[in-house]
Amino acid sequence: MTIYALSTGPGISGLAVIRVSGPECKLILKKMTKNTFIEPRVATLKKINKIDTNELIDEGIIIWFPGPESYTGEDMLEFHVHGSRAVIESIHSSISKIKNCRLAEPGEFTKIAFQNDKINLLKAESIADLIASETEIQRQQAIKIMSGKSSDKFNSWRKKLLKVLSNVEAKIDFPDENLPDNILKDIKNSSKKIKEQIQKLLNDQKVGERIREGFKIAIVGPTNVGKSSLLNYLSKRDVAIVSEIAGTTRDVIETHLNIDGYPVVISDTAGIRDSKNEIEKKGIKLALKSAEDADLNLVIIEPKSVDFKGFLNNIDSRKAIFVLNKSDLGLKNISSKLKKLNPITISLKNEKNIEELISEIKKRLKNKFITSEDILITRERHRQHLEQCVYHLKNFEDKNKLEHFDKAAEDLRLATRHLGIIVGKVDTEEILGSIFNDFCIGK
Ligand SMILES: Nc1nc2c(ncn2[C@@H]2O[C@H](COP(=O)(O)OP(=O)(O)OP(=O)(O)O)[C@@H](O)[C@H]2O)c(=O)[nH]1
Ligand SMILES: [Mg+2]
Repeated sequence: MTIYALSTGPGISGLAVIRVSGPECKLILKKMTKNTFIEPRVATLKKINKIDTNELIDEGIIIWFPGPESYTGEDMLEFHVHGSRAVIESIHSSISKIKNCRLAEPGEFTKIAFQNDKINLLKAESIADLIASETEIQRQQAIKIMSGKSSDKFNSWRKKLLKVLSNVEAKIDFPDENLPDNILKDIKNSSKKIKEQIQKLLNDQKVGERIREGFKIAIVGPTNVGKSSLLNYLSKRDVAIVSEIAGTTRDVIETHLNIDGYPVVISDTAGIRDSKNEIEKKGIKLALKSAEDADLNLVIIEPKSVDFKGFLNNIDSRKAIFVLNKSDLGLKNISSKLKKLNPITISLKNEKNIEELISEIKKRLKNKFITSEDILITRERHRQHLEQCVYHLKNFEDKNKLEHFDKAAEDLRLATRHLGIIVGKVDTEEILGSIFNDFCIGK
């Protein structure tokens, strides 16, 4: 099957690039350029014609990438044409008239590249992340993974485990063969080392996932204190309704912000109070859940009496910034308990001291994103497989007797399998290869 799709963004633009991949590329080239020759990988200006009528569609650059030296590994074509809807439509329509040609599905070019071993799964994912990146730190993370640092690490752990496995398998398959005495100790040591390195990586405060998905900030507090006003101020637009009626916000309102290059998902929540209203009660439940899930809570309060009994008493102060809003109303009657929280005092009405709050948020963001690791886990998928790998390595460590070798080998096989799945590689042949290369059994 040959697939084609517009690779640049939709809408009117100076240029548009249509990509084609598959065995019919040659035929498409021939039919749409009146049989002229195009040198591989050289941008060539050509008249591009309709397939059935030979009518000129547009003049543009064509690049011809014969497989396997292409992104997907198949024959590929790129049409660089004027970015008009009519031109794009006409080229698509012409290609569709050729047998076995169809519009590509989302991500299909990259999927074919993976299937043809051009890229591994991690790289495929990081390409998607790079395309989706909105902030500088997201771009840096995606390009780092694209360059292969993480896959190199996962592959090297996997290779080491395969070596351990080959030792264990050799002992099972050839029990009479004398393995060196210290080999059991070596086996345990190297699997333990890898397990510890993976555990260290897992213990990363989820920095990579935060960068990819955004750092979660929840604005929480009693009703009518100015939570929605703060959300609107930070996002520089009227996202949430502000009113003097207590209990205005019911749903969780989320917006995405870019603070100094850090991606942030900030949510405004329903004010917390004792309510009999069913809808408001649901909103308060959602608010408490947001506070729990957030990486940082902005707890807003106002100078008038604050109820410390419920929610405010339970809040985890390590992931909270206390903010005393409405300072314009006077700060005389503040209780000592409130003072103890050391809140940042602001007035959204007079736009006073908000800079101090923002700089405190930035400080927290920077601390959260600091990491000594040169590779990061960016997806839950990777985390789960790494956790599974550690689990099986622990099981392996627990088996110490020779008669348990069969089961121990299975633990190792599962551990390497989970590492392999992360990069999209699962191949039992490699284990056999490793045995014969290292042991020369049957000499
Ligand atoms: N005086 C004064 N009023 C403020 C200030 N900030 C917000 N307000 C007012 O306080 C009222 C409540 O503001 P909101 O932003 O709707 O408060 P909220 O915390 O979202 O309220 P709920 O959604 O009901 O929980 C509005 O009338 C705002 O104009 C401030 O700094 N000073
Ligand atoms: Mg509100």
